[in-house]
Amino acid sequence: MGLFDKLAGWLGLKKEVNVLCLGLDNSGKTTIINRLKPSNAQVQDIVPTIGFSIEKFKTSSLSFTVFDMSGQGRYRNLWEHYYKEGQAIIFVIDSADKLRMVVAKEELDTLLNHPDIKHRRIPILFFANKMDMRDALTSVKVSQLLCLENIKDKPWHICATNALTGDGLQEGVDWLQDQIMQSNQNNANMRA
Ligand code: G3D
Repeated sequence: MGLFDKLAGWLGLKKEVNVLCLGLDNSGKTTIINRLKPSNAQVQDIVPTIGFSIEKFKTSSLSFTVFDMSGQGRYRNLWEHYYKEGQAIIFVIDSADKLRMVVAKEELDTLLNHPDIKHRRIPILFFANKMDMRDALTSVKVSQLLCLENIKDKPWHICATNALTGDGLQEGVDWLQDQIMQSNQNNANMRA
């Protein structure tokens, strides 16, 4: 059973939860997702265009959409379309790629200012990935460079991860689970 399936089990959800997994290319999204998803998850929708793909797969109650935010400026309007559906975001950063940290920040800022994200209390889980690399920045440093403390209107959390071993992923998934459960509870209270 993948971590992702466990998350679905813990949540005990009947309703589908859509999770967006975003970040620059090469940050480790695919590696992370492969650790999270159950081995039998079906790839449902791959949109292969030159240098661009979206992967979307489902378990019984969770749906996952993964795409690169870098290098595909002209395809942006294609993947932005998925923002509306997202109820949680996983944003992956290559902590050893200091040169592109500024690009990651630009993409994060663009995401946070998007009309379909800006005014929503959508939880964002940051994976400061590739912590095993010798020159990786700490998660505190990554957090500073991305100015995460400026995010006031959305719950967020950053975890140091090594997607090759899976270190740190569980902590992040636990946090996301709490956030989604809390938000479901709040919605139920509002309906009552
Ligand atoms: P992406 O889906 O965001 O584009 P990938 O990124 O998951 O394809 O990962 C890009 C490369 O980084 C892969 O190496 C992958 O094995 C490696 N990688 C992912 N996570 C980690 C990590 O935590 N530590 C280290 N050291 N490497 C990691 P290749 O060689 O296949 O391109």
